[in-house]
This record gives sequence, C-alpha cells and structure tokens, in this order.
Amino acid sequence: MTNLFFNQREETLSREELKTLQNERLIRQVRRVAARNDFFRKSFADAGVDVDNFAGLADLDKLPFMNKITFREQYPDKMCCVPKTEVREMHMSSGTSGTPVMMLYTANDLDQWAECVARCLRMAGVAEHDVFQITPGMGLFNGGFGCYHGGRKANCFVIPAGPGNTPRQLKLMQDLHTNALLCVVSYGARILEVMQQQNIQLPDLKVGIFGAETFSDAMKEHLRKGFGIDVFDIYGMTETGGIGTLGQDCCMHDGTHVWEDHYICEIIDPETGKVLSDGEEGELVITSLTREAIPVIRFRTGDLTHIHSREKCGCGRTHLRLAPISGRADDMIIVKGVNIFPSQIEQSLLKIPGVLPEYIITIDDVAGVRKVYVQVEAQQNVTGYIVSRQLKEDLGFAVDGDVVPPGTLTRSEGKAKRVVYKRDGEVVK
Ligand code: DLL
Repeated sequence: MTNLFFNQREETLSREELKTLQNERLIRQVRRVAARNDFFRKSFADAGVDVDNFAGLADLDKLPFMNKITFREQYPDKMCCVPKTEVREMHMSSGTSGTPVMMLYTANDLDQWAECVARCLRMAGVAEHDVFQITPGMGLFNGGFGCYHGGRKANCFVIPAGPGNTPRQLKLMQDLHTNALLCVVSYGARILEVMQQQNIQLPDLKVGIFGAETFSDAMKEHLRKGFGIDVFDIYGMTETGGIGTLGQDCCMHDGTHVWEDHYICEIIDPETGKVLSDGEEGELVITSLTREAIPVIRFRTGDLTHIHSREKCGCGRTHLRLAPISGRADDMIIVKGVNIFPSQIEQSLLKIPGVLPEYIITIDDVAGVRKVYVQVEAQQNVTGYIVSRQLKEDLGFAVDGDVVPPGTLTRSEGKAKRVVYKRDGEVVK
C-alpha cells in the first residue's frame, strides 16, 4: 500500500478551506460564462438567475441543469467561453445518438486535466519515473491523451500503447518493465486473459488503473487476483474534461475522491431534480469551477451513485468520496417491476467458480413480455442451470442462462457493449 501525493496542499485542504474556495470559484465561473457566452447567459436568464447578485454555493440550486442533450444541441462550440485563438485541443465522445459531445481545451484546461490525472496516478502509488502503459486510444477518445498529459506531468515514463494487439501489449510490459497499466475495464480483463493463456509473468507490474465502464466489486477482485496487483477505479467523462477529472479511489479503496477544488458534486433525484442528502442514491450532477473553454454548470451526468463520505479519509485526503458508479440511469433494466443494472448481473455471474468475465445480456420483449437471456463464457463444470439458478437467487426473477466455451464471445478493446435489446427477436438498439 503506497500513498503518495501529487499536490498535498490542495488534496488535504480542510473542509472549510474547500468550501471557501468552491464559493469564490463558483461566483467567478458563473459571472464569467454569463459574460462571455450567449448560451449560458440565456439559460441563466430563462431560469431567473440574477448573475450580478449570485451568492455562490447558497444559490447553487437556483442554477438550471444541463445534460448530454445540451452538449449535442450546442455542438460543436456554441458553449465555448474563450476566443478560438485560445483553444489548443479537442476530444469527443461519439455517444449513442450519433451526435458527438465535443470538449475543447485551453492551455490552462490541459494543465488542469493533467493535474487531475497526475493526482490520480500518485494516489494509486505511481511514483516519478515509474513506467506507465496507456491502453485507451490516443485519438478523439479522452482516455488516451488524458493519461498522456497526466503521465508526463507526474514525471512517469509513458508508453502510449493504445488499444489492441494484446500480445504486443504484454511484450511491451515485459520488455519495458511496466509498473502501472491503465485500461478500459473490459480491456483489462482481456489483457489478463492473454497473460494467463500465455503464462506470462509481470513481476514489475504493481498497479492497475481501470475505468470508463461500471466496475463491479467482483470484476475488481478478478483483476486484482489475476494480475496480483492493487486495482484502482478512475472516473471522469468528456463533459467534465475527461478521464481522472472526477477522481479515483485511493489506497484505502473506500470511495472515489472527487477533486473538489475543481468540481462541485450534487446528487439529485433523477425524477424530480431535488437535491438529495449524503448517502441517498441518485444522479450525479457536476459543476466545473476552473475549466475555461467549456465549463459545465449543474451537468446531469446520468451516472447513479451516492456521496459515501465527506470525512477525512485514512489516506489523508479531505475531498469527498463517492460510492462506485452503480450504473447509468439510461442503462437501468426493468424486468417484472424490478430495477436492475448490468453490473448486478456481472456481480452475480462472477460469484460462480469457473465463470469468465465475458457475457452478453439480451433483453427481448416478446409479445409485450420482457425476457432476459444471459450468455456467459465458462469452464466445462458450469452449466446453464447453475447460471440461471444463481441469477434467480440474486436478482429475484427468472433469467435464461446459457454457457458458451471460453473464447467464444467477441472481445472488446474499448468500452464493451454488453446489453442487446430486442423486440420479438429483432435487435432494436
Ligand atoms: O469514459 C473517460 C474515462 C476513460 C474514464 C478511461 C476512465 C477511464 P466518456 O467516454 O465521456 O469518458 O464516458 C463517460 O463513462 O459518464 C460513466 O457512465 C462511464 N464511466 C467512466 N468512468 C467510470 C468508472 C470516459 N470508473 C462515462 N466507473 C461516464 C463507472 C464510468 N463508469
């Protein structure tokens, strides 16, 4: 267990200091975006916000929400709050509707991003000069470049491997003595699988940092045991500036520390928009305090979680901790009145000895009746009956389980698509 800091002073500010800083920065940000951008000015005016007399944290709940649709409507740069000459980089997520979400960065935004990622690296025990292998794509997806900027800032030796070619990935890890590996969760599972098949030893690997997908405890355990390393859960999204901007868990593994000097977290009831108390599960809403080009003000992330603690952590950090993301509001599957998330199915499957973390969930509405079918890879000792029984026990309704041999399902190098929706047997989304 190694607990390092990248910016000890900021990471350990007292709650009072954090609150004062957030208040000042929030007032400045609200005034700045209203002065510089028509979209923000109009949306504040429509909500009746008096920007000149905006009181900061006390008035936070008066500000209107924004969401992914806002980004799509304002594509590509209608929310930009700086002159074009100040924009240095862009990233974008393709999303599901086909209209991309675009994020622009000034030089200061890139530096802020790098700082957030560098804090995450140190928090995971990645020291200066450690060898840091980056497997998310080095392109429009924020995952690759965010690690690159952060790894440079943290003075690591960076390997910008990008995704795919798993045997070469493992060879690089052996030849260059990789100490820390960062992957989209499902690609981490793929690297582990090939490592085990080829009986490769990685004695220098000490840390694995994974994210971009819901990350069940069972999957964390699978990667921790399989690689024999400490496993961390890194969080962030295109709209807040990318990977690591919303923090990560520390060596105590007791929640995700969100960098509160840069972001305000609220949890709301996704139905009513009401702000919930700590501990209550709801949708995470984020306000970015220091981003210049495209800040978010009360951005509804769609991610479901709760505030786990605002107490000082055993690692010394004071920034609040979120529970791991349980799912996205739009990923929730309702079957016979029961709400479940794909991560619960994963958690249940991985309890069965011999099951591999490769599965497809099919939701088929047959003549108006919803049926759930799970296909999972497993060793010979596991049968469809065993899978169905475990799922029934954990989820409370009947699920058709089907076991296929290891290596049957297509492996993912980026975010895995694990749920298929059908209507009367035809794929719908
Ligand atoms: O996925 C950023 C990222 C890259 C994070 C690599 C971690 C590692 P987007 O493509 O914009 O950005 O997707 C953001 O992914 O709203 C969550 O639903 C999900 N997500 C990201 N990290 C986690 C995590 C990147 N640690 C969306 N746990 C978010 C659960 C996550 N879900």
